[in-house]
Amino acid sequence: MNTHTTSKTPVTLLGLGDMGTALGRAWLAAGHPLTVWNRTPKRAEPLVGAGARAAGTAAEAVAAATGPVILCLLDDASVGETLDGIDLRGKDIVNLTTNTPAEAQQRARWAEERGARFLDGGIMAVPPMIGRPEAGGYVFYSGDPALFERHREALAVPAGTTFVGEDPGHAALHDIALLSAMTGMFAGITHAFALIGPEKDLDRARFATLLAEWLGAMSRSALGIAAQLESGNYTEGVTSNLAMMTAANGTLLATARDQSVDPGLLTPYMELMRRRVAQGHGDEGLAGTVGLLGGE
Ligand code: FVH
Repeated sequence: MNTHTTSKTPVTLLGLGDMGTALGRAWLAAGHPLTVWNRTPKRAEPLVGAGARAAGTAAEAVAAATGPVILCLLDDASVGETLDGIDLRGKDIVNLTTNTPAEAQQRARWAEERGARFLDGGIMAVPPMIGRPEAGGYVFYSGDPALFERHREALAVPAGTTFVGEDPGHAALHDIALLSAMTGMFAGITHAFALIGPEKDLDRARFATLLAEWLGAMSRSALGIAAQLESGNYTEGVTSNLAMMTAANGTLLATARDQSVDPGLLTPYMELMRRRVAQGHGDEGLAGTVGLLGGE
């Protein structure tokens, strides 16, 4: 039963999918009074059973809110639908719904026009990591810094917090940049397993361990690329230059052919490296390929 007698910040949570429910459980476990709403009311039952109060409508939940109003919905359109027509004056809106940076900026303006304060968040965790600090999950936040400070303690309950600036789009930009890098990594993992696919006598579990360790070690190259992008000197500290890597790419492609594996997940990036070498920059590291994608 949620008696609201605690000194902990009351939290209002709109959206009780897998992630919303995990967030709600964490706040309840930490003793925060919790008011919940979900479009499909049945999904509120587990949290109500654990002590949350269910609001009949999103408007009722927001009207009663004295602490942060957390949104954890499918996408930005569902945030718009849910908050449409609700009086947001004086409310602290914290949007943890995955969105684009432009959507986050637009949603921040939209909320401010309606008299609300606004923070956007990007969750870098999956539901089983929520409420378990040892799992290493965290949430990027950006937007109103005073709002972040006011609710920092409550926001830190489900997962770690990393504030990345006043531009409301920056949490989403960090989130999507990390997810994009992850997608490239998954492409590499897919190609690697396809390469060893025909070899029936190879131990997949052992290979997976070797692969994970190698990717962990190689991911540190991001630090060197950042240093080069900062200094503008793309040859500084290079240990494996583009000319060497481009030559080695021929061996990667020949092996893919021999193993009957489609190289299509690798070739776009190899082409970028080749173009940079063709521009006369074979002595550079990978930083030189970043500008070829645009975005600068
Ligand atoms: N689950 C995960 O692994 C990832 C981890 C990283 C962050 N994401 C983002 O978190 C948001 C919510 O994800 P979720 O896992 O809770 O998603 P679902 O289980 O699919 O629940 C979706 C909730 O959204 C509600 N909803 C959908 N459309 C509307 C709408 N038009 N109006 C109001 N609510 C809507 C849905 O309600 P219902 O279907 O139960 O009625 C759920 O509450 C998401 O942005 C992830 O990208 C999760």
